[in-house]
Amino acid sequence: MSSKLNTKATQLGLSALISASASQLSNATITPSPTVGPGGLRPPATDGRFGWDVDGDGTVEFHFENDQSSIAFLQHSGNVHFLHRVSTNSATDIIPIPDGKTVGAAVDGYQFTTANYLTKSVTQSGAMALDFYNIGWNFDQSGFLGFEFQSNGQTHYAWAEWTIDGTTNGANVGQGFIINRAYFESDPGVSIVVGALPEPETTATGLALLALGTAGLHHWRTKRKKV
Ligand SMILES: [Ca+2]
Repeated sequence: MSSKLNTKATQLGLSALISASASQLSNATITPSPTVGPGGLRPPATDGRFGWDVDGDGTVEFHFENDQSSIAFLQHSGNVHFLHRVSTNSATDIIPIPDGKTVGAAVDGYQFTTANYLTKSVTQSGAMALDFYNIGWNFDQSGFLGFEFQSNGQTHYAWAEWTIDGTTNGANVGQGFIINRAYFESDPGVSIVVGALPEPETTATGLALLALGTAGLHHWRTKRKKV
């Protein structure tokens, strides 16, 4: 291959790599909630409340309450709203959202709960409490929540997987649910798909290839100077 053709091929290769990396990075705004560790998040083991700051910006979005080692409450603060079906649920119901469902500003057949502050009893005395009874949830089973919250005055969309339980996995009765994992879209106003995860490996591979491409070009230039 002549050096002119070689240069063109290198430029095309780099261009393709840069383009591929850019498109992969555009999907990398699905962000794990930094406050949900490998063990998940529950109400406290004894009577009291725990605050969950979904995006780690210093403002708590939810409180999980263990009320007298009997009732587990889920409470959200201002400007958090849950996605729910338009016609089949009351305006404050928090329902299970199907895997693959989009959580965003306009989702056919769905809308967001309108109350700015909600306190819901999730479990009571080791069984499903009234607020979550008969709206699609089952005791000792996992499901998805879809919600929006505010950060720096802007709306972010999010999903969480939780399990409604009571005394499983060493928990006390008043700790009756656990957030297993949660992800939010760090770009305000951009919808998120329930169950969708970031692609760190793909992005890392793209960047590694890009780095390799740059190194390869440098190597080619160095070699060419010596000729
Ligand atoms: Ca927050």
